[in-house]
Amino acid sequence: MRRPRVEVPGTVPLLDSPMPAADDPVLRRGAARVLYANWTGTSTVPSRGLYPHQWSWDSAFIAIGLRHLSARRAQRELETLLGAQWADGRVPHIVFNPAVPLDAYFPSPDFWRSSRDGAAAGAPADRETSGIVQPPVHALAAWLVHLADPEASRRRNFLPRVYGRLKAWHDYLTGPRDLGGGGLAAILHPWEPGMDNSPCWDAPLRRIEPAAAGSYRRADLDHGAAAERPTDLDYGRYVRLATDYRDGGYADAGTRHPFAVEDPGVNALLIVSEHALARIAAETGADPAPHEERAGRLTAALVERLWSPDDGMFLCRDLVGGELIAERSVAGLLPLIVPGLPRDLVDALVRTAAGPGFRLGEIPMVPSYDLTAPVFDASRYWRGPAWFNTGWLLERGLRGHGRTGAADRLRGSMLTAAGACGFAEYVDPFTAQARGTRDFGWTAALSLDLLARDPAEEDASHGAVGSGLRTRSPVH
Ligand code: 9WN
Repeated sequence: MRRPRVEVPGTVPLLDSPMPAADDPVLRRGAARVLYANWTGTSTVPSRGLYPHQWSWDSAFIAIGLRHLSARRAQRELETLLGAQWADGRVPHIVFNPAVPLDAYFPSPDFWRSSRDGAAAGAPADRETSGIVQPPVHALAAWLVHLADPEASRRRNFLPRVYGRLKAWHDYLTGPRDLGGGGLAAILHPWEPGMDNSPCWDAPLRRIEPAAAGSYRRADLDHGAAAERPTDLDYGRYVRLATDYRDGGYADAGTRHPFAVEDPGVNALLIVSEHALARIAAETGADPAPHEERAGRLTAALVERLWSPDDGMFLCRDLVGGELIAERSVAGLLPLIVPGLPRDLVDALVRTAAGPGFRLGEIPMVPSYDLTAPVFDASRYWRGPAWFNTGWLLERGLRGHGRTGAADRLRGSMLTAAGACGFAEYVDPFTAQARGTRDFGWTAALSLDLLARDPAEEDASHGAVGSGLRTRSPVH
């Protein structure tokens, strides 16, 4: 794929600043303060203002950091989310807090109407949730939470209590959500991969008739700058897709889905979580083999269906048109976290990450989208800025595949950026200047996790799922 080059700024000094020490107490206390402030009693909000409910993949990343403060609280975070699972296995992308006013976030519970319109699909009757999903980071999170304090985890029967729910979740993604029939999970809405406004969705979204502008009210612009958020046209299309899915009873099979995409990020996370599920199964006395086998099948399908040799990375596949989507987003690098990815693909991914499109090791943070593409935007949602969760995944992937130097450098620049930006939701990848909301849950949580992992002691031979973690004493 050839594109005109756009001018991008050069390297900034942030990369050269000293790496925070593994036990940097100021950064640790700052991150802990955010997690304590965002805790509601049963789970953690991504942000008090912009996102005042529980989000699915946020909670998984948050639990990964929370385990360094309180393994018990991290278990609770995941249990609260899984408690809102639907009977068909889906884990909803938002679990609503009934104490929060309806107009605090849109789409609100009265839009999704899960307990009524999702009843046929098995939505819980006693709480309100959205009806779509987010990437399955949860089994990985559950395993890492267990590792933080295996004795306490065993005492509380943590893994036996979540194993069945996690298995049902993966069965849902690999069953009803295998809409392409090729062995991968498909997404039905741009909110599902967690990268809402990625240019990957531009072409598939063009087919969608936006909902009328006056038919809903965006709440996000009460908190976020319009230049850093999706446009009204995009929002209209998000609302149309969600409305139609709801009005179809949130049915997956037997329905024509105008937006259906196989995303490499979602599927890479499913594979890593499936490997984690194998470890969870073994720990609980269940058979790990079916999980390892499924992880193997998913890995083969990922390579077969989404690898683009010309791009040296993975791309999304549009299931309506059938073709690969010619947009290079950070989601296409995330399969680096998959253990057992063929060696030549790992080499190619690392080359692409370090190349002009993403400049790993050259600029402070890995951008969410190809720096050389004409529509790259350093500030707008998922169209260029850098997020800490994708950075954390890449750091783990690099380390898991033995690229220790690159992982150490990324870890250092992420920690420096996190402290400097006030744990922002996302940052300009060149300057690491804060964008979006501040005191953001997973930025704080994953910073804690990076701090707690001592790179010199990490045992890369455990692979990308990793069990060679050293947990430091809790922050008080
Ligand atoms: C819609 C909560 C979520 C993240 C997503 C991020 C953003 C919501 C929004 O915030 O999405 O789900 O309103 O924009 O894109 O990744 O989970 O932090």
